[in-house]
Amino acid sequence: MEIKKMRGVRGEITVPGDKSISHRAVMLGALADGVTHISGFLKGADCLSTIDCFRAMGIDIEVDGDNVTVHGKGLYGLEKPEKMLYTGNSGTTTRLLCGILAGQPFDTDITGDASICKRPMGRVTKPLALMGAEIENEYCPLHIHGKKLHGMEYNMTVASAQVKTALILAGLYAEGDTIIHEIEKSRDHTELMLSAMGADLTVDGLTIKVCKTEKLTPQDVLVPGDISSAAFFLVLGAIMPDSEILIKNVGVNPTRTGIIDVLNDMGADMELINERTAAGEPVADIIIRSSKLHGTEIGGAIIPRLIDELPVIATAAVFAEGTTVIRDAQELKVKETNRIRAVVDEFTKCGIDIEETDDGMIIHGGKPIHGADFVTYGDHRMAMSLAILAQLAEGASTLNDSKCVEVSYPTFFDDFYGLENN
Ligand code: SPQ
Repeated sequence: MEIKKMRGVRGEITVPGDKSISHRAVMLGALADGVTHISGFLKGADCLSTIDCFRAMGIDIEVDGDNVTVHGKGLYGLEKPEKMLYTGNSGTTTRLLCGILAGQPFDTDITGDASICKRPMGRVTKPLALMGAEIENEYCPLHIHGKKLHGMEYNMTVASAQVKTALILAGLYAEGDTIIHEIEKSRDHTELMLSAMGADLTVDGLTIKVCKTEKLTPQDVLVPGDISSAAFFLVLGAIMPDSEILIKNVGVNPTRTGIIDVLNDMGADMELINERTAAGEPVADIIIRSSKLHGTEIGGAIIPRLIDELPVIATAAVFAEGTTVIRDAQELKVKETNRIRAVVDEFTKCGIDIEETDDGMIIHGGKPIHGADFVTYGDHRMAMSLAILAQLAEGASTLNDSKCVEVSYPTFFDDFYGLENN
């Protein structure tokens, strides 16, 4: 696909629902006693994989546009699926399911697409084993023998919301307390949703304690727009001259707003307005205008708060004066593709001065770049970041695969090209 070039973009965008919250709303809704109404659900391929998996375990789920109704059957209401569960491209579905299924009174098999089969599952299966879980294999396909679980105290070895959430979910079924110490604070949508549903869960700084729970009370979930999707327009508006974009209804949970901190630090002309709370999650509208960006250093505790935005933050760094250093981001190597290698390889094709490091990259920005024939590696975030990068490149650019955006943002190109263009 040829990437159409825009000039001076203006207008309003409402990005689709948050992927992390959409997954959790279906999963926790399925485990609640009664009906959960979800509005603003992300109908992306990953969240549809979650729906398919729970339907295969006997949960009745109705989808009407972005409204989803989940008929929960309680913590002990899942049925053994007839076939292997298929999680597609979704790491969140695969890892969170491990936490739920480890304590069920039946066995399950899980697999996903070629990318999922290369992503490490040992990070969830090993700590779950300390709770008595029995999961065969460290890569998909996984075979989960349902077992009686017991609590544990665990110091996490990676900063990962998926690992944390898998352990919390297993903790709902475990005898005794499950205490988890995070290395850095990662997204906390599970903790917020479970607390609202009446689970026995407390959070104290980086420590989460969860106890065996008999019943979850359904809550209506209003899914805010995904800041990870808004990120592409935040960067587009900042780097493109003569631009102003209003992005409405964006989730601004502080565990997700690292990109706002970084863009502010780089000198972006950005404003958060209408700050409010919707169903327990902070939400705002964001105005972004053309900005004169400068390089920055990104590392440490902020990394889990912007991990999925790093490819598009790297794009912003290309058009920022000076050097940007990204470190402590080795987790990027185990995403849908190795996102450090993919960014460095694709950016190098455009003549960008970029170096790969063991835990990130160094970008010397503010120099002219040219278009290229880009490869997405089947990674939705790479595809969208490259589409933004191509906007300010001299000459034409193509993407080998634009369909992969369906994973998290099916209408990305419609929204993108729907902006007013000078
Ligand atoms: O679900 P998946 O495939 O892992 O999705 C990604 C993404 O870019 O959309 C990562 F590849 O987001 C993860 C995120 O990186 C979603 C997530 C969550 O919902 O809990 C947490 C992060 O992963 P991790 O490994 O840091 O826990």
